[in-house]
Parts: sequence; C-alpha cells; structure tokens
Amino acid sequence: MAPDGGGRYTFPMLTRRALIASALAAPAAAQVDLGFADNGLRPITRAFPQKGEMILQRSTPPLLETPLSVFDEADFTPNDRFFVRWHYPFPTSVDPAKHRLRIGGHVGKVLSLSLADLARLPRVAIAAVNQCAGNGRGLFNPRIAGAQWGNGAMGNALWEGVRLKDVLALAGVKGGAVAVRFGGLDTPLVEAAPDFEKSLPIDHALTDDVLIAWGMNGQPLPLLNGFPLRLVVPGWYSTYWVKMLDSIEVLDKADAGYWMAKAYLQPANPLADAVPGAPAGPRVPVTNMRPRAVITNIADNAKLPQRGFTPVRGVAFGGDYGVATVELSADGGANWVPAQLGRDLGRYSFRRFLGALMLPPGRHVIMARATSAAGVMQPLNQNWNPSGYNRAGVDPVRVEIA
Ligand SMILES: Nc1nc2c(c(=O)[nH]1)N[C@H]1C(S)=C(S)[C@@H](COP(=O)(O)O)O[C@H]1N2
Ligand SMILES: [Mo]
Repeated sequence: MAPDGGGRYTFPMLTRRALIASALAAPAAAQVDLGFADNGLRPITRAFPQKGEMILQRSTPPLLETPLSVFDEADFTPNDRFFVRWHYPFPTSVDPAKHRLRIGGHVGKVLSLSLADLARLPRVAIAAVNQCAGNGRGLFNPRIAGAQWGNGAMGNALWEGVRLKDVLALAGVKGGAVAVRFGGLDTPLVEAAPDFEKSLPIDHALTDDVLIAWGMNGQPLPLLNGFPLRLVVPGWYSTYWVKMLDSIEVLDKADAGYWMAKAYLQPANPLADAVPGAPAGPRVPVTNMRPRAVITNIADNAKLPQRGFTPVRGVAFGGDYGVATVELSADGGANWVPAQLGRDLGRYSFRRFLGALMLPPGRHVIMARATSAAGVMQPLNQNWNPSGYNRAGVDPVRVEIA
C-alpha cells in the first residue's frame, strides 16, 4: 500500500515475514458462544472518527479501549476497533504530502524526509502486538491511580513501513551515539509540560525489527493511531511506539527528559511484589513485554449453561519471544491441560488458542497461562507495582455453570 494512503505505490518488496503474514487471510469470524458483554458497567462510544464501538475511558485526549470480544474474532485487531491512547492534544488532520520526518542530533547529515522519500527504502511488514504498559491496570488490587484499563489496551496488527536502521543509515549515526529520541505532532496542554518524547537505546534502535510504519493491516494508520507515521517497536510496550512521528534525534548521552527519566518506570526487579504505600525503591523504564494469555470467549463472572466440555478461546503472546505453549486450568491452577495453538504469525504477534474444559454445574475459576519460546511462564500470582505496569500474571476468570 502507499505511504500516503493514495494508492500511488505498489508493494513490490514483501519480505519473507510479510509474505507469510499476508498469506494468512483473516479467518471467518468465529462465533462468540456466550453473548459476551465485556464489562457492562463501562460506557461505550461510537463517536470517534475511523472507530467503531469502543469502551470510553476518557474523551480528551482520547483513551479508547477495545472490547475483549473483538480479540475473539480474528488474529488481527481491526483498525476501527484498535485501542487509542494519547497524553496530549494532537492535530485533527495531517496533510501527508506536507508531512516531514526530521532526523538530526548526533548524525553526519540532518535530513527532512517526505513519505515518498521513505517509500524508496526497502519495505517491511511485521505482525506485532501493541500493548500499553498500563494494560490491565484497572484489575489490580489494591487499586492504582491512572487509566482504569481492562485488558483491552492492546491489539495486534500487521505494521508496514521501513526499518528505522535504514533511515538512520541515510543520516549517518556518529560514533558515541547512545540513544535515539522520537517525537510526534502532539503538544502539551500547558506550555510548561514536557513534550511527549521517548527514546530507545542505540543498540535497540538499530535492530532489524524496529520500524517506521505508515501501514496498519493494509490500510493507512488511522489518525488516532498516529497517521501518517508511527514508530513500531515489536516486543516492547507501546509507550515507545511514538505516533504522528515527525522528529528523530540521535543522542550522545542518556535521555534525561521527563517521559524517559520520570515516567513509565517500574521497580528495578519487575517481578518484585511491591508493598502499596511503601517508599519506591530503584526504578527503571518499562521495556520488553512479558508473556500473556487472555481468555476472550468467557467474561469474568459469566453464567453458562452446562455442556460436556466448555470451549475456552483466547489470544496469547510471548512478549518479545513468541508463544511456546498455552495451558488451561479448571481448578484455579492446580492442574493444567494444553490448549491447541492457532497459526503462527511471527514471534511478536497474537497467537490464538483453543481448548475445552469439563465444567460440571457449580462455580469454577478457569485460567489460561502462556509460556514464551524463551521459556518464561506466566506466574500464577499477579505482583503489584505502584504504577500498575507490566501486568502479566494469570488472570482468573470466574464462571458459574447453571
Ligand atoms: N505522539 C504520541 N505517541 C504516543 C503516545 C502519545 O501520547 N503521543 N502515547 C503512547 C502510548 S503510552 C501508547 S499506549 C500508544 C498507544 O497506541 P495507539 O493509540 O495506537 O493504540 O501510543 C504511544 N505513542
Ligand atoms: Mo501507554
């Protein structure tokens, strides 16, 4: 597809990865068995451009959550149901012909690139989960201030664009570079507030899989998801996936800006179970994601009719390493049975799973847990941290069989 969305470019240079991904057309929408109602207490909106029905967390700047039932229907989250998160106001339209991406800082040559300039570089497409570091914050106990996301502050898409490292090579990264900082077109509400800027360590910025993307599931990025360009950092939380990207700056010292040094920090040991109210120990930026499996066809507290076996479906991802196994439990985690895995769209993608549990009449706690290809297994207990980041413990689902 064309970077400007106008169809002027063909797509001649699919990578092997993209060919695999595009060969896997979305399956026929699976039937949701159970009249999935997500969380009936949260307001639903249809008021946002290029978006269908979303859970409204906040209207300005928008925080829109994807209902869990959407993940039950296909490997890729449709653009019009993909979650939205902005910290600051942003332009309500962007002219792709006038948009420029500036590359400066510790480089040999400062550049200003149009979308057409970018389109001349080798094109790449990667299936990857975009997940807010605060996904699931609303499920923590005790409660944590901040957006009360359920598990819908995530989505999976086929991202298409060019490699960041190819763009950096055009500018020529100078020796001694330590980080690369990214900024977008959004601006703080008040002048004193720090611009939303995020940076990647130089080593990570130069890996093959970090993209500057204009395409999402074969379409231009929706405005709310960062039209016309966004950074895609597969395997890392979406706080780094800077939207409406217009500036890249190579740094020769660590980024001391607010959004790196003060925000999006987690305990230095991300698995530590912090004591609410206790002084914060050493903290480090959130970076790579942890494995998760989320049940998508049975809502928490669902009442279901009895049947021989109750089907259990969901989506899993391995964080930064792909999914090795998903297991299901019908007894609160004492015993586990393997689920069947759906198609493998690459190590950063959702991987759907399907299994069945024998559930006699009565109350049950069912669970799904993922183990990544790196051997990391979801812990049964959810550790607590003061900002509610990095939620990846097993999420129990209570069900009553009538
Ligand atoms: N320019 C810009 N990019 C941004 C943000 C932002 O506020 N401004 N928020 C980040 C955060 S915290 C998240 S969770 C993701 C959300 O991506 P989405 O809105 O496409 O789902 O965008 C990231 N990129
Ligand atoms: Mo986020």
